[in-house]
Amino acid sequence: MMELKKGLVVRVDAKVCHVDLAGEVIHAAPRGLLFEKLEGIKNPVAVGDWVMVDARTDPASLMEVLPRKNTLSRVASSHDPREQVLVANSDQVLIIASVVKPRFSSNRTDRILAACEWNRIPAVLVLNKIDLDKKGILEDIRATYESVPVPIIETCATDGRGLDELQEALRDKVSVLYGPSGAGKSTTLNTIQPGLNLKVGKISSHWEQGRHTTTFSRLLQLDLGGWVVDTPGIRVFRLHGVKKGDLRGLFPEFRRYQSQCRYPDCTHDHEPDCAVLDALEAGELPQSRYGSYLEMLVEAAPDDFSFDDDEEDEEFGDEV
Ligand SMILES: Nc1nc2c(ncn2[C@@H]2O[C@H](COP(=O)(O)OP(=O)(O)OP(=O)(O)O)[C@@H](O)[C@H]2O)c(=O)[nH]1
Ligand SMILES: [Mg+2]
Ligand SMILES: [Zn+2]
Repeated sequence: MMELKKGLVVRVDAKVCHVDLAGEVIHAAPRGLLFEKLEGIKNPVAVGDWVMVDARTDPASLMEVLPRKNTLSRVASSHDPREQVLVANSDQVLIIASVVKPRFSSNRTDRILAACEWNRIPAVLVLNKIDLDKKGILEDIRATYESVPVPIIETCATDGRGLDELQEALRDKVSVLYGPSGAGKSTTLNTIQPGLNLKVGKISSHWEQGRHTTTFSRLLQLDLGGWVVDTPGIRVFRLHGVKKGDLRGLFPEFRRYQSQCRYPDCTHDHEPDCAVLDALEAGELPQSRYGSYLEMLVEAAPDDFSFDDDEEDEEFGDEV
């Protein structure tokens, strides 16, 4: 009988996973078999996975990934259509965006919000750097996302405003901190828990962007209770496994109008008597959200596309 121990994956490197076994973090190499039955998924193990480890070998062997309650996934890259699991088993995603420096991107925000809807993971929008808001941008962002609705926490990681509220949101949960490079993810965590000592970057003054200071995802234990994943600022987030017809359901504010469209399967794109288009024209729905929707509609797979056939095919080698 093999002696297996249960642990939590806190970091994934190219060849080894860092696994927390009741407080002690060890390195474990995923055994080859885990890579054989991937069925269209790029990575067999992700941060947040519960795994069974055989600690008698050196390095230890990661034998099995236990069933997940959910995943936050995206399309691996523009050259690689496979599903890349970013985090497994999270309770919520905190989308951190700065009001300025870097500039707030509604497109990026809407993509991750749609992914959270798709994976049924609650999302909270954290608007950071409120100290730099001089032009009332914060107010516009707030109006847009209150209409979705998404809960919003406004923070300044450098002077601490709003961080009490953020800590209450984090307490006793497994949270993913997601947002562009430079938004202040690591700064926020350092302010909440200075012992974490996370590396913090400078904002390039020319591009007003971060410099991808955090380069890998890490699951960190919080003194206040709970865990949080500090992620690297991801540049592009494309939803995996979503068809065109699924997409309208991922925008809750559109969902409320759907029954008033002439066609029950209206894509709110070109159809006559579309209640969403009417609402946009009347200024009842924000244009930016609709713009994100249209962009994702173009990228999404056609409704008759079958991900299942591809992914359940044992010979996934001949990927289409
Ligand atoms: N003015 C102001 N600056 C902030 C605030 N929060 C963070 N910063 C600054 O923004 C810069 C980037 O912060 P980071 O915490 O490294 O950003 P990050 O989101 O972790 O970025 P990556 O690791 O590259 O993905 C640092 O220079 C911080 O000091 C804030 O609330 N106000
Ligand atoms: Mg960082
Ligand atoms: Zn419509």
